[in-house]
Amino acid sequence: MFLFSSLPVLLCVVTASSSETKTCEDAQKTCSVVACGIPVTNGTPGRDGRDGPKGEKGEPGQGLRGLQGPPGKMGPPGKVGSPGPLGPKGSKGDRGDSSVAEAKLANLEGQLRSLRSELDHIKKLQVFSLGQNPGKKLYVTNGKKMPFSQVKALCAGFQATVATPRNAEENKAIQDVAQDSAFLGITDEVTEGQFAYVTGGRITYSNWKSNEPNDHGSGEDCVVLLSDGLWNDISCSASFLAVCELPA
Ligand code: MMA
Ligand code: CA
Ligand code: CA
Repeated sequence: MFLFSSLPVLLCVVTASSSETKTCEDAQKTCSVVACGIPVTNGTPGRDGRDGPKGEKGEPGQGLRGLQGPPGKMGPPGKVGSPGPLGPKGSKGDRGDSSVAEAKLANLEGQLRSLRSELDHIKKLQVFSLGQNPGKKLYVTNGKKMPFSQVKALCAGFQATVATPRNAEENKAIQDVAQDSAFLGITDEVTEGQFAYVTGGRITYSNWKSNEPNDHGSGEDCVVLLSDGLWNDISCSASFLAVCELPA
């Protein structure tokens, strides 16, 4: 502020001291303030001014480049890419499992037909040789005598049960097969005096000999079909003929 307002004063002083033909009076007409008088020599220069504003960034230097710095930190993982193109067609596979299975199935079906036919033939032979009637149970014996527990096990060994007459007809059929005293599938082992089928349930048919059952001696809990077709209670540990029955 101070410098600016004092500038016209300095100019006028210079003008007045110049060699041009201008009087002090002329200078007084143009300058607001004029120091008129005899020109004097300049004083010693003033102190340096303050630093100017920062200059613009310079062009890159021409010197040698510095050494390359160490690699930066790893960046975050990128997004999952789109699926790749279809792969090449594979080679031809071997014969499928289904055709192998079909061949095996056809073979098994053939064997099954053959077995059914053979079984049918054997059944017809059995019915004929044993005199079995259609829709009637089949009674079979091996002709051997044994305790009751063994008879049960023997019959169970071929999905059969101990011969058990449910009526007079069946009683006669067993009598005909046995031809001797044979165990029946009936006992009073569970409750003395109450005879029941070993397969379960109280008996609904009986053919006791007179004065039987008498649970003689130390006790009799099994039943035998005598050769005349009548029944007698007897010790289960005694040995009698084994007769089994197969369902109709
Ligand atoms: C035998 C035995 C019994 C039966 C009587 C009949 C002596 O015992 O078979 O079970 O009741 O005979 O007299
Ligand atoms: Ca008894
Ligand atoms: Ca008896």
